[in-house]
Amino acid sequence: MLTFHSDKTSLRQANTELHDGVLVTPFESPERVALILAHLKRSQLGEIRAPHAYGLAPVLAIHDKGYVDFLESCWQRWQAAGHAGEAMVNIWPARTMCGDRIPEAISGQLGYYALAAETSITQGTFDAAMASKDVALAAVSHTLSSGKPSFGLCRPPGHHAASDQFGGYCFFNNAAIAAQHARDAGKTRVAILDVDFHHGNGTQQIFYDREDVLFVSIHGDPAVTFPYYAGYADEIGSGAGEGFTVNYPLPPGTDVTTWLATLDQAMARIQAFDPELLVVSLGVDIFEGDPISAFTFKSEDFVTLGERLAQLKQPTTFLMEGGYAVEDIGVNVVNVLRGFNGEKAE
Ligand code: SP5
Ligand code: ZN
Repeated sequence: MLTFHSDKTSLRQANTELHDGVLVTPFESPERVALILAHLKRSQLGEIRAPHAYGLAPVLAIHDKGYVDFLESCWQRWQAAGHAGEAMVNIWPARTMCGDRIPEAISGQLGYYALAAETSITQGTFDAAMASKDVALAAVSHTLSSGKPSFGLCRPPGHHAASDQFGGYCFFNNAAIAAQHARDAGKTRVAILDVDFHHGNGTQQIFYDREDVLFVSIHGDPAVTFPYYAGYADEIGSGAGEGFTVNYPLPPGTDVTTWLATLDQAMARIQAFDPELLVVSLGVDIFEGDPISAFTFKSEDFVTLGERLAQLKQPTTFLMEGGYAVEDIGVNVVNVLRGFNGEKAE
């Protein structure tokens, strides 16, 4: 399987994440990509290519222009304001305020464009996010032109990023950008299957009222898990999009047997939709050793996941989302791809 990767994803080198009330070194680190890459090479999964630059047009097909401008200028403006640390949100247009106004000051704009507080914006964040969506676009383009599967080693991840909000370590929604690219290239129906531990609230929001992109997600129950305010089973899409969002929240501690039985249901929905392309938002934070998640996949279970997905017999693009057990991240990712290829575990 062809992998797409860009060295520029390492330009995001944040030092701080707000976690459990403490500023810690971010879980979403450049090391994740380096370790996956090393493992891909070691297991000879296939050629690794760099993407070309696709520019901003495919981003603006999904994201608000004001939001993109904000991301591009945020770090510089935060520094110009004389702030000591990394750009971090500390106030929102909360439910009890008006909320529509975009303030002038960078601190006010941060609250407007943020959906969570853990994710700081730093020097290279915008350039890394640009590289990440280029990786996604190159991967999906390869699948579109060849019909063959591909893996986009995206970083930063994308599925929490909404049309005009960042958070959950995400800035541009790589899966949404790739799906839209496929639509613009003439594919009529695109399915996105999100297997990350966390609900892909951004992807859901972007396609919520659309019938041409099916969004199906299996994730930790938002009643007790980030992102808390989206991902409930009764969120099914709106207007023309009603029935084209499908959520399977599962309780913390859910075992692989239950998870895979849920995947069977998810796959039946995808089959009924009859897509021309499948985009998999591949989070391996469903692993038992993940430091911020609560499902119990073992490394060999990721092979089974890949094998099952191959049964859909669709042109498929895998895009990297979460996964924070860095020691095991390489084997877990490669196992999914090997399973999909019909190969055995390492
Ligand atoms: C792409 C992705 O996986 N983003 C995840 C973002 C999660 N951010 C907040 C996590 C809060 C986790 N709190 C769990 C504490 C366990 N001790
Ligand atoms: Zn996640």
